[in-house]
Amino acid sequence: MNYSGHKNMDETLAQLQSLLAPFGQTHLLDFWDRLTPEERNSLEAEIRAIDFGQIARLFEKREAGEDLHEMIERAGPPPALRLDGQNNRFSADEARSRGREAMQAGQIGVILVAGGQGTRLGFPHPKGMFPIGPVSGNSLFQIHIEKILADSRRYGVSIPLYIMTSPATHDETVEFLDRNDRFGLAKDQLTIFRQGTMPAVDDQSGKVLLVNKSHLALSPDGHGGMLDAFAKSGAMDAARDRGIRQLFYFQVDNPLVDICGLDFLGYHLLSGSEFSSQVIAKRDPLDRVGNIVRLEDERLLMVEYSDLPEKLAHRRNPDGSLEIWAGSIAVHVMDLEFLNRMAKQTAAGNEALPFHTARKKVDYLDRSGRTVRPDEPNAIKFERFIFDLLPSAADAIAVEVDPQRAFAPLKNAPGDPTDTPESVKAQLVAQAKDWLQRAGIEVSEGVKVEISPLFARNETEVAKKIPAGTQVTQDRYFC
Ligand code: UD2
Repeated sequence: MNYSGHKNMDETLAQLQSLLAPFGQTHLLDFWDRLTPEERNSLEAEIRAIDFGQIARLFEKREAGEDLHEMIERAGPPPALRLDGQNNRFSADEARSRGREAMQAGQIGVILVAGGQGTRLGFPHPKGMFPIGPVSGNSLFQIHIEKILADSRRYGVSIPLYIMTSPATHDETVEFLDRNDRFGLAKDQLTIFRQGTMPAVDDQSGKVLLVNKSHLALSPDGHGGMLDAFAKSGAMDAARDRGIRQLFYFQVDNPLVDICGLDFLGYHLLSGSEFSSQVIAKRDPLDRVGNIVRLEDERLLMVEYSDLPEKLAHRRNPDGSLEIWAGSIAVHVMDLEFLNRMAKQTAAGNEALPFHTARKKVDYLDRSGRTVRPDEPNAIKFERFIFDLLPSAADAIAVEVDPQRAFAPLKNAPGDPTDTPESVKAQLVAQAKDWLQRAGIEVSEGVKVEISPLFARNETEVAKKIPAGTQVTQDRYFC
């Protein structure tokens, strides 16, 4: 390297030192002398992308939350449209017709969050690539996309799909969808945008961890990172320009999700809600799901099961049902103008979404240059959650769905007790059987059936395609 190269590097080092010193983070430069120019460049870029003042504030506040607990103590159930329809403000028929109108007008877009690392599943690729089709072996991505294609055809519109990836899942997701010709989506129907990252810090000192000599321990900034990333990538403006007014939001891990379900869309629109959430009635007070509650001031809030006071969780109505009953399955509809407003607030420094902290095990490089693989949580990660927009949304509602028909999350590795590939496949088969049987088709005991969304999206469509009285005696994929 020539003299001026050295000089530049010395200057860079000095600049980085003065950037990091006020926050006690100069250890990030411990190995600077041993890095190649390329490694120095990438370390510099990672350091410059971080707001160390923000990290210091978040670390400082990591255990605050007392006010929240007091508010939650006095919470009650949210305004909701229930499956029994008894006290609903609108009928399911009214809702479906409103939903259909919005679909036909091309006002609905779909957003899929797929930036998570899926550590619990133990699958070394983005979760959307997991072959979950019980007979076809089709991936989660294909199943989701076929629903969007089927609805695009049915309503004569081109429904756009926005997929959020993270640095951990981006390249493979893009490559997989390219290789499969986007499973039939038109080029201008698919937008893939990348969420941001946040550094992990040591849980005692707040120091940012290094994974190796030239890289910080960075991880996706939570599904709430969608707000920023959707706006900054330009996808939000593009959606608005193509006439999208509402976004149907869901997670990559649930192949039973009823994408663009008409009654859900309709309830949302008829209620004038800016953010609506699908919920299931909790069976047990302590079910491990997020709870949607209404605060004293009428705002809605999602409370993670770990934050729900036990006394409140056990409170019951006179008929014996749970008062805090609404468990979130992370399927929402959001008004695009509302998202736009929230993104602008965030950009102006008035953060619409707080960061949550979680203690995790994170491998790191210690100061002597050795990689440490801790057995116990040693680090704090910072994540935003999209449902924290709920309290800011006008007229937010919860809409109850039947878990058998709408929720089969793939979370855990084969052999675990719940939410495994086996249990999810079994639910997909059960739904297909149910549709076939309702259409008068007999499926022999032990036979696996699967229905492509392009073949039918519900039992009525099945009935139009297969004559009643048909018998299915061996495994079959209807496509
Ligand atoms: C989430 C909800 C939980 C319940 C459950 C239903 C939270 C904190 N909890 O639990 O209340 O509704 O889902 O299945 O959300 N993702 C990103 N970027 C990230 C992190 C996650 O895109 O930085 C995506 C991820 O790809 C997945 C979804 O968000 O599609 C959920 O992530 P998770 O599996 O970490 O959420 P989980 O199971 O803890």
